[in-house]
Amino acid sequence: MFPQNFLWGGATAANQCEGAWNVDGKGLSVSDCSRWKKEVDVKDYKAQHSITSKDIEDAMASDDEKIYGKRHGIDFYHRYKEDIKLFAEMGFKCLRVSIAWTRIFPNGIEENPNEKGLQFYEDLFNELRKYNIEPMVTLHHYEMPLYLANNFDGWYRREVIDLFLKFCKTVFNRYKNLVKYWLTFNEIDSVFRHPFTTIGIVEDRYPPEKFEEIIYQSVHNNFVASALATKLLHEIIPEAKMGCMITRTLTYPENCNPENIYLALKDNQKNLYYSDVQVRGEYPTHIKKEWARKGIKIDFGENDEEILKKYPADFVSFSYYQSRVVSIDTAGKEIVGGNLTTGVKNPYLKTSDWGWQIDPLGLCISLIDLYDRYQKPLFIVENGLGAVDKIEADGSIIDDYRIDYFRQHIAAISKAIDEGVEVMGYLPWGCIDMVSMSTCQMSKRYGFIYVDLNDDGSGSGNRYRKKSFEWYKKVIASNGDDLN
Ligand code: BGP
Repeated sequence: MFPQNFLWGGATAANQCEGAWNVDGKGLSVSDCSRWKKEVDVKDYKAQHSITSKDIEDAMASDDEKIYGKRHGIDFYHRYKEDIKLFAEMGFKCLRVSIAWTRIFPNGIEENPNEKGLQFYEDLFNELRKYNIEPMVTLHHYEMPLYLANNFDGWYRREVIDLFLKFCKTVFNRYKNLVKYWLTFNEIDSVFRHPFTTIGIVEDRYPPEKFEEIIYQSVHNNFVASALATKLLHEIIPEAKMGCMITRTLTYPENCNPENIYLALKDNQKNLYYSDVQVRGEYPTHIKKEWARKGIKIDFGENDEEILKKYPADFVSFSYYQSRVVSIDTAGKEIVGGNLTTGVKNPYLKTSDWGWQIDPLGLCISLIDLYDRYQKPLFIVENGLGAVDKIEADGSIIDDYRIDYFRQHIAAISKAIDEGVEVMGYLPWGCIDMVSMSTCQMSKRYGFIYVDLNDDGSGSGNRYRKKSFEWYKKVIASNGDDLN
């Protein structure tokens, strides 16, 4: 049974849906440099994601929107009213969006904010409020100003904390009557998987032996920034709530061999250290031991420990797409992946066309486990199935596979709630089709709403309701009771 005030809705991010990358004073962000590498297998996430200094130079010199897919997005910047109307028709109670830092401070360092950017989000939030849809805002969703990546070593330099807080203060003040739910860093744990889009770090700019230390230092700066942003939020909007956000990459051992169980335990521990710091307000001892073992030295500011302790997150949010399996012996075994978390094939699970292992019960397990660990309200702010959809001759889109996916995942949430877990809401990822984060494809679709665009951005851009649209509408109307 879902609670009466459960926040049903969907999730988006500015860099994947807004388009309008160079409109109304917006600066370049790290995601404006991402491109679909057609020469590389879409399942090879590492190669799709890797970026060199030369790639960045090329991107900066180019106006191309076809290969840099996030630049065209789905033109949400100009069509958001039409899209919000459709979300309202489905009965959304909440929509997750992000504010592109580069619309407010194009290079991250300007003295004054860009009024056109501020106005855009004000209009957007007002439009949501018109339909009683609660906005949830991510402050940092793979959208760091490229200028900071190039001139400040991304999040490695501590000055970036103040620049980020200036951005936070500006938007908290401007939207204090409009936005109650905030998140600081999207999938903060992706720092090691794709450091450039996450924290503006380009691997070839540093000595390889220092690289791990640089990442740990940058993410430490994220933690401090997140705690200080939480402090600021509570001062400016006392009733507002700040969440931390991780990718829950639930890891199973291949079998009951204690060696595999240990491997899975270490993997889960590593995934959860990010929320440990942000919820418990201190580093777990295993991370400090790891630093000592590897000779990693992290610069703590004088008050950092106190800051982390005093301003923890109010709730824990996470994305959940798949589980993975680890083994001490991978030789000759099928390896499957998804967003840079590969593992051996789980024989009990089906895999999506992009190799992600579909595991609804894993969502229930994650909820129970996170609640046991933190005793804080949980919010599922991403979940969904990336698939190729087909338009039938009569214009319909019969996405039964997606309905099936959601039916099982929503049942899994319901099970966790029945076991006592406090869940605030459920926001399926890409509730309207948009450009994929990892591969920049348009053809990897997650939405209840189909957007008529091709991978190169060509197409009418028209929006169509998929079969899952009517289904999700019924789910919301019945508060999760009717999943048929
Ligand atoms: C998460 C990101 C999102 C998103 C989603 C699906 O990691 O927070 O931005 O896009 O994954 O991934 P993809 O678009 O690569 O299929």
